[in-house]
Amino acid sequence: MKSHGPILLLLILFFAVAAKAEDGYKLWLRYAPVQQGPELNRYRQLAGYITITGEGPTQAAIRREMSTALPAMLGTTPGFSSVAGAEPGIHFVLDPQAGIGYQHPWQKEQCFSVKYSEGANGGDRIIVSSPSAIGLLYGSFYLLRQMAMQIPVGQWPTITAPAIRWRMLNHWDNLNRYVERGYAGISIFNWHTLPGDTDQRYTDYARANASVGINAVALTNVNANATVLTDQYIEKVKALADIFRPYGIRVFLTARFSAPIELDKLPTADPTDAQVAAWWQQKAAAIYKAIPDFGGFLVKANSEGQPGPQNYGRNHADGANMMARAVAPFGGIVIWRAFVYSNETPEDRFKQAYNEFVPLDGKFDSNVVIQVKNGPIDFQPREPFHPLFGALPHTQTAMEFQLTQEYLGFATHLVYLAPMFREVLDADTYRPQQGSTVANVITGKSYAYNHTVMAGVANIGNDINWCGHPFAQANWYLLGRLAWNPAANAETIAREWIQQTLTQDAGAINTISKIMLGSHEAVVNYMTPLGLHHIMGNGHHYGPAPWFNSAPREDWNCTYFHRADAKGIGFDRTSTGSNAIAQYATYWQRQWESVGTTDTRYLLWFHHVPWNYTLANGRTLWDQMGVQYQQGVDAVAAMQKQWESVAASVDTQQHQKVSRLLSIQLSEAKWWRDACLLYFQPFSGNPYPKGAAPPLQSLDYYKNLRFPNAPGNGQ
Ligand code: GCW
Repeated sequence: MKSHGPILLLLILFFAVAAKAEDGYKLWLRYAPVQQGPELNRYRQLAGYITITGEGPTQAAIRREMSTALPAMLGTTPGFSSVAGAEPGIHFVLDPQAGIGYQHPWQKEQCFSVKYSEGANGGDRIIVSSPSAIGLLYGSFYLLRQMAMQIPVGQWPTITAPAIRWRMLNHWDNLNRYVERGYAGISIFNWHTLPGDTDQRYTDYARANASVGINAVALTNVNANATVLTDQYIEKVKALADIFRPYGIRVFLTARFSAPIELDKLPTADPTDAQVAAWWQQKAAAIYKAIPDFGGFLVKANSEGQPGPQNYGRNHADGANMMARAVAPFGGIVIWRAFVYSNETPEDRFKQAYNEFVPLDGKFDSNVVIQVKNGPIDFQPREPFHPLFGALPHTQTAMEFQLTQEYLGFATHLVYLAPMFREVLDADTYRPQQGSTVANVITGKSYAYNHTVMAGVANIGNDINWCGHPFAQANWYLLGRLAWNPAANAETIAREWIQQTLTQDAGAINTISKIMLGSHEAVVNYMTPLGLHHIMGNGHHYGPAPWFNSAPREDWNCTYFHRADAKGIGFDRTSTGSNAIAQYATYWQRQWESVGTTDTRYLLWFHHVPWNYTLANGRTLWDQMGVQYQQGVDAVAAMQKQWESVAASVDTQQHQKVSRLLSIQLSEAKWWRDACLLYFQPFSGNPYPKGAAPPLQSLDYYKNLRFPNAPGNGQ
């Protein structure tokens, strides 16, 4: 008689794993058991037998992933072979023809196709094919995602390729492991123990990235330390690059412009100096010798005190091209940031990047990309799209989003960033004509760019769950999915993430997706409604401080940005003010020139509006402000209730963590509401707005709060 012992044991193990308290370490790759459903048996049959053609580290990674995932999800332990035949099951096949139809060679390399054929008596087959092993790896994660979401096999799309070439994380991690604007512990990159300790966490990081198609990572802070370019550190970088390579991830480093002086005592870092150029060429050669697929350099120059070509009377193109020529022979690129504003220029900070880069359009080498933040100031809760998008037809222009929530409640507030990213990607630049959205610009559709990039400033640290807030993981997930397909829907991505990470219960998925989709508007309302911006605490950017006006520079003061006075509030950027709107296409200039035609979401970005100005809804500006601050607070209270309602469907440990954080978020939302309304009220000349609940503390109380150890703002 056949013994049922092993099966029983497997089942017990299966459910034991399912019931274990979760700490979030596994991210969306937790591979929870797929619940009983019509597809389960089909998945099980398919998972029984897997062939992976070709031998290599990426194939090994696919095998490892399938061996981990399938038993956990389906209770099926797959058998493996490396020769594809006529057997049923899942076949990963290298096929040079698979990418036919794609425009760019890089797309062909990273695409994969999925073909399903139904066979008699459990003879179903799935063939995943791609010209490259990396394409197959993407295909394997894709299959696992479909199974986790219980999508019927027949409905799986047939072929897909990324729309953006470099789907990238930018870590602002210092070599001493301090993470600038990091709220989830210290850096995951332990430079001290590298290259010797190739911790499993590096592999898990690579798996997570590859699973959402992220294929590039800049390991170090843009406020750069030249030490990472020394031989000692190149060995450490190499160790990471070796771990990441099988997962299709290429490593970039931030390059400090003054490195030739700092590391080798050159008298200058002038980009037109032959010795300086030779230094960078040698440095590039040394890096490529250790890391043949090194991606290139990410550079912050002449911004916030970082050295750059302007120190020598040269411009950004001189600097970027000099470095680009050093990496060009090896196929590398230089990503040069457009986040620049001068220490001296009294010009509206909003305008400075455009002013510096537009005259240089067409002057950059073909392996230079200009990386532009989504908005013109600095990752505020809501910004209009950056005027540089669409304004550089001859210069590859990339998107820089910020995943780490520097201005969005750190890792304490639940804020799903997809609606905000969508708002920017869908914005029509009207350049060169109507329909040229920001997404079209950065995918190279508006202008033919070869190197396209979407970067996210990482929100990752060594916290057990990587991101601090369990929901902050969704923003990491989002970056990959959106960079793969910048047309992807915010809700679809949320649902995917929820179903893989938190629960498979349909009702709970609906509720959690509602929480996520409303969370960005909530934070905008309780922090900076109606186009207010940069009114956070100085330096650390924690909490409200609209009163702050003692910074050494005018444009580091909150009062510079909101300009509240007896007449009104907001920054006049029309022709009567700084005229920043002139940097946009005529369509937007017309919209934003007058208060009446400006979308209220951006109102105070562009206008100094009288307190008693009547808005289209009949309320005065001041009353509307009260209403929106309150709406923000109410939205968090509603999120709390919704979250409580899904307690039974989510792991208890995870659920309680989120509940605790939501309580803090609610009290901080009230703090924002009270501090801002109390501060603005005397300027408004009006009574406290009726729409808002009475403040919990006095203005002095809020003004006297101090946060000397707020995270992310040290060294
Ligand atoms: O948002 C600001 C941050 C700085 C950051 C800078 C930048 C890395 O406050 O911490 O520096 O932007 O993007 O360069």
